[in-house]
Amino acid sequence: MGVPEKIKQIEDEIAKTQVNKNTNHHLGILRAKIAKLKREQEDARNKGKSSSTGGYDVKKSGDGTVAIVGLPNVGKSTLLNQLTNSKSKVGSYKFTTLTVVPGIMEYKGAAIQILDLPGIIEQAAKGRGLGKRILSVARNADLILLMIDVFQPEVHPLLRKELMGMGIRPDEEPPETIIEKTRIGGVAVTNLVDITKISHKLVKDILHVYKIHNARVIIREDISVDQLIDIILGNRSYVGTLTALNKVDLVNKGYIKEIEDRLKCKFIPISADANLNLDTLKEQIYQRLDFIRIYLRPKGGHADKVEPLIMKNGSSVLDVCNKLHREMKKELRYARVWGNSVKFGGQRVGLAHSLMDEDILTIFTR
Ligand SMILES: Nc1nc2c(ncn2[C@@H]2O[C@H](COP(=O)(O)OP(=O)(O)O)[C@@H](O)[C@H]2O)c(=O)[nH]1
Ligand SMILES: [Mg+2]
Repeated sequence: MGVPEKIKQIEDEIAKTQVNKNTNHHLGILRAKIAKLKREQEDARNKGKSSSTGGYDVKKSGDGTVAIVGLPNVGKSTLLNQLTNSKSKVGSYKFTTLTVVPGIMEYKGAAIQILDLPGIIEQAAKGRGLGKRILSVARNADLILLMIDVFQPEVHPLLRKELMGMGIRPDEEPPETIIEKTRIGGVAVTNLVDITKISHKLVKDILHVYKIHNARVIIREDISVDQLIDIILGNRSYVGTLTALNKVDLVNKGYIKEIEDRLKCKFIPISADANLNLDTLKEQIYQRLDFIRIYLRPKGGHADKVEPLIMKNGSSVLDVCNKLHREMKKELRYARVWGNSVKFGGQRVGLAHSLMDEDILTIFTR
């Protein structure tokens, strides 16, 4: 029996099995088996192929990258042209955009790279070249902008499903659980919080499916079976999403309200073409990218309060050095910081010090 048949067989068995307390264990193992087979299938497909994404390799630039994902014709290219200095072809027919078109949006001192991707069609994640390559660009973005048409809002869950199929976990945080492989001792599970969705025995049995027989597992969160599988398989991409509902110039407020009630998710109503509500969209993109502004102050001089350095929240002095100059960290002696991340102004800190929004930083080099 080939891999696709095996997957089908297990899927059928899952479909037949009632979900309840008694079947929970069995279903968990079946899910682990499917995920393993799918991974094998994927590996076999990629064998011999280079890991390059073909014409879809885009150089990341700017302070953060946002990928626009949506079906053809929803207005992705129109939006890119409105938000950035770039010109992407707009057409009233499908598949106008065949490659990735990047543009830079300047906002509050940040240069945000926006990527206009070709429209994805259903089942993109399952392969068929193009769709998969498109989604692999989205995997590496800092934020995904899901774009839906006001007359077709119901595709929203499908888009999310496509992302999931590519190993993206939209709006999820990496589960707080560690699996440390060991050489002997079997599988030892410790939970530091109450766990309700998975038992120690199920953790062990799922690890066995993946031929992991010796490991220390430390669970710090009430994880599900799927989250455990995610951790075992690794290389999941945890990317936040925003949803824009486009072409609202064509409908009235009542219509939008109706969609709101139906969709059960927050979205930003916009019109890319008529330039409606794009300021709100820009602000939300900026917020979601979670930047901090760092003002650099030369030794003995005044801080440059006009052009802050834009960094990701949680960045350290080392991250700043790397952004300024690749070789800089070798030259660094120490840094001084004024602002919220330190107890007193001018405090001396090391490379690992985490900075906060509007900190002032002086770097002392050799
Ligand atoms: N009425 C209206 N039409 C729009 C809007 N945004 C885009 N369009 C039109 O929708 C069509 C597809 O737009 P395009 O940007 O090429 O979509 P893409 O395939 O997602 O890149 C074009 O005819 C656009 O002029 C909008 O906000 N309102
Ligand atoms: Mg387009």
